[in-house]
Amino acid sequence: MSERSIRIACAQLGPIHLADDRSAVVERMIALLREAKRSDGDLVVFPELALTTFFPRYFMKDQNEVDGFFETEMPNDATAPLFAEAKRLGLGFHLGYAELAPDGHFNTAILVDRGGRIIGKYRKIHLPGHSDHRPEAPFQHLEKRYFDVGNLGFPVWRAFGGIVGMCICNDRRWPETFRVMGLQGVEMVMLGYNTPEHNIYHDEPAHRRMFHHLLSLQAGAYQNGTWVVAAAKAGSEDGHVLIGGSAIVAPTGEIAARAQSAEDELVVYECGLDACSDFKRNVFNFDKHRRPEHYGRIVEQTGVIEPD
Ligand code: CDT
Repeated sequence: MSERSIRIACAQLGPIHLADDRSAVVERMIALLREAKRSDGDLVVFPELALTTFFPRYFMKDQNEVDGFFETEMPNDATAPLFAEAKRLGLGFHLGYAELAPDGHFNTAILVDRGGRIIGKYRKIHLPGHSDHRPEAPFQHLEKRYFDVGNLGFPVWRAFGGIVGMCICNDRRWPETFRVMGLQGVEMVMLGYNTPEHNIYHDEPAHRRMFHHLLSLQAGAYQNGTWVVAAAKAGSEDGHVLIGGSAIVAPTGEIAARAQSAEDELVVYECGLDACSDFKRNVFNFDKHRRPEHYGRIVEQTGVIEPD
């Protein structure tokens, strides 16, 4: 029997402050690439919006200022050294960044093969937060203002010897995200996140933010028989704390490996892809057990319709 596996290096990044420039961040990422190579990794997963501070926390009136956080091409001058070093080391990587494209502003993730070629792109679909300025809040969450809803769906790719897909941060909280990829046979979902420790909508303790993060990853993994790899941007960015908890979750739903710090940290794990099969063949054999004739509301309806 074949033993397919991807040796994943989940590359958590510590805080990136407003004053940090992209080249300093790329240097930190290159250090993580080299550590991944020493650990015999195949594929390095970097966080959401990995090149800058989590800028949706700031209200900006001037669109030129907003656009300064976006990349108009990839690779570009700042990220070319990352692509070059990954290629030299023979590593693939996943990178989240703000993309300014002819068709809009997107919160984007790309998948790059061992030869430095972009082989997959995903644009975030579930944009959290608000679009109006809320000066009374301790900080903003303006993803709905600065980004357009992703327009590429949830594709998966045959790459690194398996079937892989991507989503971004808030997407992980929605079961539909994982199920759409599960229906394409996904064996590994990669995602990056910036999750503030403080909830600006209703008060809750920090431990519950971590619990809901891990619960979402673990449910998505188990219910679709897939590995899930989640890389945080963590720690205090200019006083605004983001949770850590970068994790590699097995198709059993169990956490296989997890970051310990809120700093730059690499978590490496050999992910056997055949471990997905028991779940895909049995309890979550979609072909045998799903009943889509009873799931119409999932796609026909967005909000809740209560009974009369
Ligand atoms: N980046 C991102 O999507 N963060 C959200 C914060 C939710 S609170 C508005 C998350 O789901 O973690």
